[in-house]
Amino acid sequence: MRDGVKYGICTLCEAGCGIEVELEDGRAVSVRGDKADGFSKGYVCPKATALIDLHEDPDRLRRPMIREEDGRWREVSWEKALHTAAEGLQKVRERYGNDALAIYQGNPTVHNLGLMLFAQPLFRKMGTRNLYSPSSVDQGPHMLAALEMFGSPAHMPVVDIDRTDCLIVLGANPVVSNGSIMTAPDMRGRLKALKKRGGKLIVIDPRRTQTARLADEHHFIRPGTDALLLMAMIHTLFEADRVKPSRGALAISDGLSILNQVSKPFSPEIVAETCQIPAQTIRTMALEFADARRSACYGRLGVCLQPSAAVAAWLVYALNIVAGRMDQIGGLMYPAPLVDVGAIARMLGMKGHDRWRSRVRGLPELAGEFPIATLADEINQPGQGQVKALLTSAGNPALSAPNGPALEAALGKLDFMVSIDGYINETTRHANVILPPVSQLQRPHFDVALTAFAIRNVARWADPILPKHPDERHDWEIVMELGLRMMVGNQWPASMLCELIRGPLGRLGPEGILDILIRIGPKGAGLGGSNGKGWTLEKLRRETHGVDMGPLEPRAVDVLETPNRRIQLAPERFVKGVEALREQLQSSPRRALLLIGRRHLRSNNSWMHNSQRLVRGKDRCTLLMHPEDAQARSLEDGQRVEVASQVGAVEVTLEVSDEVMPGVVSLPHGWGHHRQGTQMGVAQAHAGVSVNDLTDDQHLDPISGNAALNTTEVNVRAAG
Ligand SMILES: Nc1nc2c(c(=O)[nH]1)N[C@H]1C(S)=C(S)[C@@H](COP(=O)(O)OP(=O)(O)OC[C@H]3O[C@@H](n4cnc5c(=O)[nH]c(N)nc54)[C@H](O)[C@@H]3O)O[C@H]1N2
Ligand SMILES: Nc1nc2c(c(=O)[nH]1)N[C@H]1C(S)=C(S)[C@@H](COP(=O)(O)OP(=O)(O)OC[C@H]3O[C@@H](n4cnc5c(=O)[nH]c(N)nc54)[C@H](O)[C@@H]3O)O[C@H]1N2
Ligand code: SF4
Ligand SMILES: [Mo]
Repeated sequence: MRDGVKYGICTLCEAGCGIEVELEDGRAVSVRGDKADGFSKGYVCPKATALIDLHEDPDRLRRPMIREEDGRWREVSWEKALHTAAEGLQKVRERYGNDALAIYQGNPTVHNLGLMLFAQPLFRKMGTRNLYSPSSVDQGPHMLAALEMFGSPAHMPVVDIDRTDCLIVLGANPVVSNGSIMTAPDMRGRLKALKKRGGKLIVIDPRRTQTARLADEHHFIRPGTDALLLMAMIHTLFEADRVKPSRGALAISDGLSILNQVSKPFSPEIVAETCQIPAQTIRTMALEFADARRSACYGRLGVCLQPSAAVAAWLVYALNIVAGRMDQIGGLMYPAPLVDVGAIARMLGMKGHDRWRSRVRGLPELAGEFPIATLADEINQPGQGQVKALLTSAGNPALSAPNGPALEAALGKLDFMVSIDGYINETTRHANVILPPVSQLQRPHFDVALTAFAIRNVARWADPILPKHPDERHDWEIVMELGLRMMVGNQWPASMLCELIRGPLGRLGPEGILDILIRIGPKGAGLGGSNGKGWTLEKLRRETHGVDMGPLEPRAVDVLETPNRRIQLAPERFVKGVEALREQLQSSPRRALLLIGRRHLRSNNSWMHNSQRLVRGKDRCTLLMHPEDAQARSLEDGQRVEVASQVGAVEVTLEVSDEVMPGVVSLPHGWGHHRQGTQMGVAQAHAGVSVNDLTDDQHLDPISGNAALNTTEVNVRAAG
C-alpha cells in the first residue's frame, strides 16, 4: 500500500540536499530530490537512493555485538553491551589515567545532529588529550589558517559561488564531491550558471577532473607546490600595484607589508618550473583574478594533503584578501546561520593550536585534537600516558588514516576498544563491543555545522522518515548512556545519580538542545516564549522544505575573533613556514612518481561500498597513469601493477590516461575491503585496495600536523 511521501535531508555529504522519500507498506521505496526545497530545488546525486540500501542492508547491525575470546561476534542486549563497554573503558581510565583512553570521531559525525550535540561536548570533556578525528587528514590546515587569521577554526569563509565572475579552484573537485566547506547542492549546475553569466572558471589540479572539464582553463600543477603558486600570484599583485588597501576587509587587516616582503622572492619565473606552470600563465591568472568585477579563489582537499598545507591554506585566504575579495559579494563571505558556531567552538575548547603536544612525537594539538597520523605511536609506545583503550564513533581510520596497516596492528594491542558504528568493518572488527545506531532514515536532522558554511543563509529541519524500533538506539542515546555509566558509574548509589541525569537529558534530547541553540542564536526568539519574530525549532519545523533567508551579506566585522578583531594577514607561524618553500625551490626536481587520491560520485569515503547499486559497473579502484610514464615503464592499460611506497605495496589494475599529468599517479581512497573478519559482503566482493596502505604516517605538514597523503612517492612496475 502506498503510504505517501515524507520529506527529509540527505546526510551523506555536505550538500545536504532536500529529499522526498516515497513510502509503501511502511518501507522506503524511492528517494527523489525535493523540488520544493528552496536551496537544493530537487537536485540529488546517485548516492541519495543508497539511503534506502543503507537502511535495508542485511549487513548493517541492528543489535549490539560483543566479540568473544574466540573472536566470534555475539549479539547481546543493550544493557549488557553498554555495561561491558562502559566498564571496559572505565577500567582503563581508572588504572592508567584519562589519557589512556583515546577517542576517534569520524567524518559522519558532522552529518549527525545527535553526535554533534552529544558526542562532541561529552567526548571533549572526558579529560583525555588523546582526541582524534579525520580533521588531520582533511580540513585541519584551513582550520588553522582561520584560527590564526580570523580568530577561530570555525571561521573558515565560504565562496559566494552564485555571484562570482571568476572562480579559481585549487585542489578541489566539487562536481564530484558536491562541495566541501562550501555547502551548496548541485555544484555542476552552479558552475554552469557561472559560465552562462559570462564568468570564468579556472581549475588547478594535477588531474583533469570532472570540474576541470567544465572549466574555461585547466592547469596541471605538480602536487605539493600550491603554496609556491599562490606566493607567486600574491607577488604579482604587489608588483603590479593591484593590492588595493581600501577595499573591504583589507582595511581591517594587519600584516600587509610583511606579506609583501615575504612574497618578494617568489616571482612567477622562480616558481614556474617547480609548479610546472608557465610564468606567464601565473601572471595572467593573478591579474585576471584581481581585475575581475567579482572573483574568489577556493582551495580544498588537494591544498590540505601536502607538506606545505598550512602555508597554502593561509595563502589562499591571503590572495583573496589582497585582491579585495574577502567579505565581498562574489568573493569569500561568512554565512549568518541560526546557530552560532563560533560560540560552540569556544565552548568546546576548539580555539587553539599547540597548547599541548602529543606524548611520543611532540606534535601540536589543533582545536583540541592530535593528528591521526600519531595514534598508532601513542598506542605502541609504553610509558605514562600510553593509550590503552580506544573509542571510535562514526569513523574508519583503518582505511582513512595514513599507514592504515600500522594503525591496525596497534589496534590489536589495545586492552579494550568500543565502536559506535553500524558495520563490522576494517576498524570496528578490532573492537570488543560494537554499539550500532539507527540508520540515516530513522533520525531527525538539522545541519548545525554545515549551514555555517552554506553559500546562502538557509536552515532546514527534517523529521525522521522511518520510525525507530524500541530496541534500536540513536547515536546520542548510545553516547549519553556510555558517558553516564563511565563518568558517573554503574554501581549504586551512582546509578541513582545516573537516573536523575538520564531523565531530563533524555527528554531534552538533540531537539531540545537545538531549540535552545536556535533561541539563543543571533536570529533566535530568546529563551522565553516566542515573539513570532525570532526563530525557534517549532517555527523552523513548520517550514517543511526549509527556509532561505537570502544571499550572504558582508559581516566579517561581527565574525572576527582575533584579539584586536582585525584580520591577521601574516601570522608568524606561517611566515616562519615560508623558509620551507625556499628549500622546496632549491631541492632538485625529483623523478619519483607522486601519488594523489580521487573521489567518485558513487562512493563516499570508505563506507558506502556495500550498496550493490553504487558499486556496480567497472572497477573504480584503478591506478591512473600518464601514457609517457606507462611507456617509460613498459606498462599497458589494463595490466596488473604493483604500486610500492616506503611504507607498503598494493596490486591494482592500471588505467593509462592523459587525464593525470606526467609524474603523477592517482588511486582513490576508502577501498581495501579484503581484510579478514569484516562483515560487509558487497564491499568484500568489490574490495579494491587501500591507498592508505601506501601513505606514510611520518609524512606530515609540520605546521598543522595534517597528513601529506597526496604527495606520497611511489614506484610502479608490472605485478608478479
Ligand atoms: N562523491 C563523493 N563526495 C564526497 C566524498 C566522497 O568520498 N565521495 N567525500 C567528502 C569529503 S569527506 C570531503 S573532505 C570532500 C572533499 O572535497 P574535494 O576537495 O572537492 O574533493 P577531492 O576529490 O578530494 O578533490 C581534491 C582534488 O585535489 C587534487 N589534488 C591532489 N593533490 C593536489 C595538489 O597538490 N595540488 C592541487 N592543486 N590539487 C591537488 C585532486 O586531483 C582532486 O581533484 O568531498 C566530500 N564529498
Ligand atoms: N589517502 C586518502 N585518505 C583519506 C582521504 C583522501 O582523500 N585520501 N580523505 C580523508 C577525508 S577528507 C576524510 S573525511 C576521512 C574519512 O575518514 P573516517 O571518518 O575515518 O572514515 P569514513 O570512511 O567516513 O567512515 C565512516 C564510518 O562511520 C560509520 N557511520 C556512517 N554513518 C554513521 C552514523 O550516522 N553514526 C555512526 N555512529 N556511524 C556512522 C560508517 O559505517 C563508517 O564506519 O578519510 C580521509 N582519508
Ligand atoms: S549531493 Fe548526493 S550525497 Fe550529497 S547530500 Fe546531495 S544527494 Fe546526498
Ligand atoms: Mo573529508
